[in-house]
Amino acid sequence: MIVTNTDLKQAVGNWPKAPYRVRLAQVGELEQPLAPTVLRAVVYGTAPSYVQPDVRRVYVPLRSVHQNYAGEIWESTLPVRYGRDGLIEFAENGEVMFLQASLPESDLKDTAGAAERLYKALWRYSALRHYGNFLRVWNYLPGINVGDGDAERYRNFCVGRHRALSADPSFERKLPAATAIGTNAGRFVVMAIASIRPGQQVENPLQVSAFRYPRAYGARSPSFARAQMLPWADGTQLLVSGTASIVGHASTHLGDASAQLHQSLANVNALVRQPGLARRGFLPQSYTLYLRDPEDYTSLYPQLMKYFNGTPLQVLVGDICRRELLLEVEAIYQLPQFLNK
Ligand code: 3EB
Repeated sequence: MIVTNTDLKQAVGNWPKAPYRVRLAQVGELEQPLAPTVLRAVVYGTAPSYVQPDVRRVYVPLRSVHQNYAGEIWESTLPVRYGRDGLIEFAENGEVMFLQASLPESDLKDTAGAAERLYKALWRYSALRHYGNFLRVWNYLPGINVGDGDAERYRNFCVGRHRALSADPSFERKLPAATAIGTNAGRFVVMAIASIRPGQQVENPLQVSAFRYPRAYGARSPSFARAQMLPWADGTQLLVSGTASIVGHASTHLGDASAQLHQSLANVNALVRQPGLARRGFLPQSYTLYLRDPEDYTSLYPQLMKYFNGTPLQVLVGDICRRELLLEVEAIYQLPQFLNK
């Protein structure tokens, strides 16, 4: 069954101007001391010892292979407060809270338990601080494809995440957009953006909702939405989840990276241009492409130039959660301000 977006046209209330700006950035900039307005600086790579620790700077151990972008920076338009509280690192500005928590890879002996613990900690902390709505989550799981069948780390991660979130009986209507990517080593990290206002969950007309996947893909379905729509007064934003070459619930174009890229982008387009959203005219602001095999970067290059023409793109090497998938694309779309209402 494909879950439809029956209530997309409903107003989501009066939202303020976007409380942050996001852009792709270069490592050199991200390793400077962060301005007081920064909510989060994501740096792809490992932390060098000369950089001053700052809870707002998160190192993600994925290799960047395209041009100069190797991270992104989320800057606040409101005063920022940041700190640490137990497992949680956070930065907030009264509208949104950026937060993350991590556990050592050794805790993945019980991946479901580790996922449950991180998700419960993140959800509890943000709700306690009145940021009760999750807009976006990134999951970085070392060895995501380790283990076979239901013993695979990704599937166990889904079990633990589901255990944490299903405590709320209506959780399937409030799921965040998400990305889940495998790293080679390091900590199991979950980072999130929570909001005082609920965004609008958006599903994909070409794909079965992940939370409705059949049993064959794991004991518990993946708890995420295909996108979250945020009706900021100065331009509605669409945070699009990691999107792969999945049609219905089946992986397609096995072994063919070029066809998987084409399908993934067709899926993103179908989501963004669907009835109810189509008339709004969303434009892409940036893309992140995850490749399982860095060798595919060279062969895909002409296709990347054609498809992503002009829009900032970063390309990262990381494992995709289903082992037959070679790549995944996430995106941020923005409605030009004059089209907003
Ligand atoms: C998919 O559509 C591909 O489990 O959080 C993409 C984005 C994928 C997020 C997650 C999984 C997740 O099922 C995989």
